Amino acid sequence: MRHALSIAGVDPLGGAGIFADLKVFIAHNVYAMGVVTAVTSQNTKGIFGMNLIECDMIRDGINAIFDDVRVDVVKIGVLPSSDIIKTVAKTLKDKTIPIVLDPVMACKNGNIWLEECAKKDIVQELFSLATIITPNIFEAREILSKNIQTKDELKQACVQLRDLGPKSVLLKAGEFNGESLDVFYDGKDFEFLTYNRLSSNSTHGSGCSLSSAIAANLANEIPLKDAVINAKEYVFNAIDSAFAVGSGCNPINHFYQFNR
Ligand code: PXL
Repeated sequence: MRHALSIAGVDPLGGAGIFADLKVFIAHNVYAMGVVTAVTSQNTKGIFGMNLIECDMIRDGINAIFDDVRVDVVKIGVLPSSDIIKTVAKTLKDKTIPIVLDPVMACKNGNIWLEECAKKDIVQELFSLATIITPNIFEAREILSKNIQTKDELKQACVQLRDLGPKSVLLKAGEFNGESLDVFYDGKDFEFLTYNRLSSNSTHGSGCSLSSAIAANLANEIPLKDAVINAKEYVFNAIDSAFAVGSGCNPINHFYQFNR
């Protein structure tokens, strides 16, 4: 069995964050491990608070896993402070495994409170370690400080994001001409991934789950472009088959293959 480690925050609802990552790993038949960076209080209606975990605890947690377990892939989710970003970067610096980095800065469910300088530190400290980064359009605009609207601008943004260090980029453009569009760029080819836009409001955790599905596919030795395409299909099906657990923006159905 392959082994995946998520370094991310807790959403107690289990729709986003590290609980979602672990569900996604398990749904892909990958052994699931996690080091927590922050704990939020939230539900389907919003995010109400967040507490950070001490840097030493995060460092020791990652090292404890690597000292004992073969890690086939790392997924990184929310890292809310500069100190946490620097700790994670330092701890992972010499690892030669695939790293999927979701540069969480803006999220659908409300505010994920990042220190202001954390945004630049994610780029400076972590982008060059990443096999793939998975920003949404808001995060891409924030990182590049520019508007991105047309297909050409999306392509240009992918090139500029890749110039900041990661080996490849999946830019989640969101709604585009009535479809859901993501652009994948590996330094050679652009792949425009379009899906019918689902009218469902059950999208809580779709971004976290997409990046952890890519990670799980990489752990299972699926080549990068197929890992991305398969992950997108997984999230599409998980949104399509979601059920209501609360009264607001409900989580995707991570286990749709088992409980249809
Ligand atoms: O989707 C971004 C995200 C990441 N991590 C945690 C979250 C969220 C959004 O809700 O709660 C813990």
